Amino acid sequence: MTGTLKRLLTFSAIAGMGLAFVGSAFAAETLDQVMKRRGLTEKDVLAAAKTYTPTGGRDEFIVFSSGGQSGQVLVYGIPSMRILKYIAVFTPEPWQGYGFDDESKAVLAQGRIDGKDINYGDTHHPAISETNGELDGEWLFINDKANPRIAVIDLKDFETKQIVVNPIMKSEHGGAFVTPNTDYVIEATQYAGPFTNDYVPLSEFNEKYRGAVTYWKFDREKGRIDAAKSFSVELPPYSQDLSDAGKLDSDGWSFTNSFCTERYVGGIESGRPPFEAGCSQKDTDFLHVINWKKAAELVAAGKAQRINDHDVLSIETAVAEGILYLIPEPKSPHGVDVSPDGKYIIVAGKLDTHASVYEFSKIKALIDAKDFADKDPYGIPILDLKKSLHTQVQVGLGPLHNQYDSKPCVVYTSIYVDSQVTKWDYCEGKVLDKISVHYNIGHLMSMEGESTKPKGHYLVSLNKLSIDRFNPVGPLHPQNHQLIDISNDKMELLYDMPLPLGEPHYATAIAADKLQPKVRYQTGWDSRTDQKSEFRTLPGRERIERTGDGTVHVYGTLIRSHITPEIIDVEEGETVSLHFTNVERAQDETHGFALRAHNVNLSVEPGKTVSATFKAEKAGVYPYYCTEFCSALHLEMQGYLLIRPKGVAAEGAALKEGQVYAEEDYTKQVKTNTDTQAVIDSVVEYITQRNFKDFPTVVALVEDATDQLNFAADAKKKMEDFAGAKDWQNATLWAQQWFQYQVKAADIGLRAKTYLDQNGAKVVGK
Ligand code: RUQ
Ligand code: CUA
Repeated sequence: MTGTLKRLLTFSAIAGMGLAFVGSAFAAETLDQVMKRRGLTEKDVLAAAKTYTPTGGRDEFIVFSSGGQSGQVLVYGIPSMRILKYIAVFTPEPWQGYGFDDESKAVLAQGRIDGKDINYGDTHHPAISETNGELDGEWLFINDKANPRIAVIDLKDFETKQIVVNPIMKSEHGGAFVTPNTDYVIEATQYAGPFTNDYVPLSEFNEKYRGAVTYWKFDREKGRIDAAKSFSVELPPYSQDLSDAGKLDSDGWSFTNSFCTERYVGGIESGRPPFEAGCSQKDTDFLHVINWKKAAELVAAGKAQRINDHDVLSIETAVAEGILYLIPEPKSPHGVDVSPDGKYIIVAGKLDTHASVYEFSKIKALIDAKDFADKDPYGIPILDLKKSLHTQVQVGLGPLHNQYDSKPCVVYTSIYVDSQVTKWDYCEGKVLDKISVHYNIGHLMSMEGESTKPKGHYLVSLNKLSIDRFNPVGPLHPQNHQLIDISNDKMELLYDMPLPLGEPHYATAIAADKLQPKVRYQTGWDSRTDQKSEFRTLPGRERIERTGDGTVHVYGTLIRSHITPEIIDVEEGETVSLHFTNVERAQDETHGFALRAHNVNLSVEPGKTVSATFKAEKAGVYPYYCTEFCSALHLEMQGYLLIRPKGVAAEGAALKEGQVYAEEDYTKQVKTNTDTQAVIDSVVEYITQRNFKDFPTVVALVEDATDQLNFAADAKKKMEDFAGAKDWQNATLWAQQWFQYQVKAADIGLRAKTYLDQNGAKVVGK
């Protein structure tokens, strides 16, 4: 009896008896003893109880955090703060095969600038798609501050589908923010630049350098940004900063602040005072108020100019048509955040201790009455600060960003210099509570806090520095995301999470039950274009084809535990195009594909088809294998790419390993298989006698096991053919392959049985 079978039978016997606990000489510690040993207070234990998630438990909220210059998005759960995934966006990521297979390379290629690959992004602000101002969990957008771009991520499979390059900006920051029905994704400039792609000297800064807000049209049906229907509004070179879209009362408008309206240009190397001095001379900068709905109508009416093949509404047109206004805002503002009801806009000034609450109805009244205090050098009407304000509240030193609670009028502001979060009432204009964080908070995030219906409960402080919070790991410290309980009057710090990827800026959280990601693709799926792949293939149809242009197309499949084909034989100079389809239907049965020396590393999730195209440049032997530990015989999931020198003929599969097996080996293997089948039958009986159809997890497992048994039947058929011809060598090998499928089926069956046992399945009888 083989070891695997022994294991199976033993497992089945134990499962039949029920698991017994083995006694131990060490008595378990009590809670008190653990608290004492670890120096925990009652408050610590309470915090632990609020965040600890037992095995198999789920989180209430899912967070999408910017991964900063890693160019990725981090996904984690609240309250457990367990990291679930890094979504590769602007940066290659081998585990996901991102940037290593042809399909994802094509996505990254959309982000090329001037024909150059840009293999990183500085991601700042993720935004989840909205329906009527509420987060709907379908799409995620994120910006790249360094190389003005926006990426579209599908929350059905957490994959990046599209990257668009801003056609006019040279730097950005105020993205991605969505309008209440995700009609547009907003992206605003940071450092001004010429709209054209040529050289313009800094002496022409005031005349030729510009800022802008781009409104990227999102086509929900296609799930892609439609660049042709997107447009921008030209703005002065004021170093625009964060933005937000109006909602409810302020729907149709968007707000963008700025921080260097001095239009100062540094030059420290030639003795000029630096940017930081020149950009903070004035007491106020400008909040830009834009009527994007009307702007879209103007563009549709042909009032835009075409710049770099993109519609741009000039400042002149924007002013003439009454869609662009400025309001002073206190020194070097940063965050601008519209309240859930859309009535207020809170701006935090980095160099001011106040947060300013603007009231949209007042702004609207001033605009309607054409009651302007002044005009800027570009002719844009300026509204009076005092007349636009609801109130200003002293919140602390260095306020940056604001997030709303589910409780009316309650907002939280991050206080960078003081390393605090201030909770305050923006209706009454008074501070309610403060909590210290560690250290130097940037953004903060409440649950669905940017929507019309914030969910409350938790707040995360996204700290810029962690200093002494964690075990040291060298000069580059992890980031620190701190979870704060905001359900009561006093804020309570619950948990510190080190993030080993940075630097996160903003994050967004959504109720977990709003996300419905799939567990497998339709077989033969190109996940990046969301269509059937033209390179898909099915088991039994694997083939190697040579096209006239010197390309060898390999149409292969991956399944536990083999790669078909196992030998790929090409000639030096040929182009190889591998196409692998994972024909598994089981959950979590991803196969990888790693090939030596060709920078090929694929991740092929169930159903997916991915390709890798490269030139066979150097004759040699190149093993390949599956990188995911997918089954007991995963190490055998292997193969060889043979690159023959020019002119050397292929040997084919004429291998001479000799005849190892005789008739008695064959008979022995068949006996083993028959015994195994009895185990499988008993498990099948156990499952089918129970209400397994009430458990979707088990239904999926049963489907998978049935698949494996079908493959087993196939192998058995081949075995019988060889046995009929008295070829005991091949008959035994196919008998062993039959056994491999049985083992997989039995393994899945036992998993299903355990699941039923642990989840209270009932006997239904026959
Ligand atoms: S920004 S905190 Cu994009 Cu405030 Cu960084
Ligand atoms: Cu597939 Cu290991």
